[in-house]
Amino acid sequence: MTHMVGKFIVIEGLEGAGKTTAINTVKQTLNNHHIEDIVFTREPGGTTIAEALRDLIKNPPNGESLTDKAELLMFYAARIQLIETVIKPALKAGKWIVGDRHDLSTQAYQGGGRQLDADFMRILKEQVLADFKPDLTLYLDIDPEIGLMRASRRGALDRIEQESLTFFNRIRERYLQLAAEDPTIITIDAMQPVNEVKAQITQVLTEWLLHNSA
Ligand code: T5A
Repeated sequence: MTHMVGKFIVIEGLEGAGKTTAINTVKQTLNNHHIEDIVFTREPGGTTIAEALRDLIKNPPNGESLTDKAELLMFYAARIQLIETVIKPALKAGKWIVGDRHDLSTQAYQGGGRQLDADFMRILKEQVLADFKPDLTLYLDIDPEIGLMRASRRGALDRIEQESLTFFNRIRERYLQLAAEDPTIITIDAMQPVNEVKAQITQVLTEWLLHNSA
């Protein structure tokens, strides 16, 4: 089977949802379908400038407090840099992209979590991204208490991970709401044992490939 047209697949979810495992499963499934030319991205990040922005966002220097709007604009600066210099050229060259987070994170974290003004967010998104969006998003749904427990086993929590449970519950609620409204977002139950999560991702992606790869 030959796949000439690249697609953009994104993995989303709260901290500790298991995005790393999911990305490996997506890679394996794509390889099983003879899709080998894959570019992996993460957001914020994926270019030198975007990685520098990631460091600034996660751990602001000298403990300076980052305003919610500055944070939002930094995510978009990193995203558009990645889209224009990495994602679009790769798609044009027929490669597949597997992204660790994309704009749905902004809608959930800055829109739901930080409760930034909906009109401001909508206009910003339209101006920066226009109609660019992933072909498929797999949203790994997890109770934030479980996700944060998993994430904390890895080491010290960063600035965002130290937010309250209420903040993460708002993010989860927004993720679920947006997933329900958009057929290109598929929700995966990330609270299952890891092998079941992998099996569900493999099944969902295999079905999607049957209908969407050209
Ligand atoms: N952000 C990002 C915004 O606010 N707005 C935005 O627009 C964007 C793009 C990015 C931060 O920035 C925020 C969100 C984030 O706070 P990040 O490092 O990309 O930071 O994202 P994190 O969510 O912090 O990454 P994590 O590494 O915490 O999450 P993962 O990748 O989902 O977690 P993972 O795969 O490492 O798994 C965590 C642990 O759980 C285990 C794994 O083995 C691992 O130890 N695990 C399971 N355990 C039991 N059962 C399962 N099913 C398991 N699956 C995994």
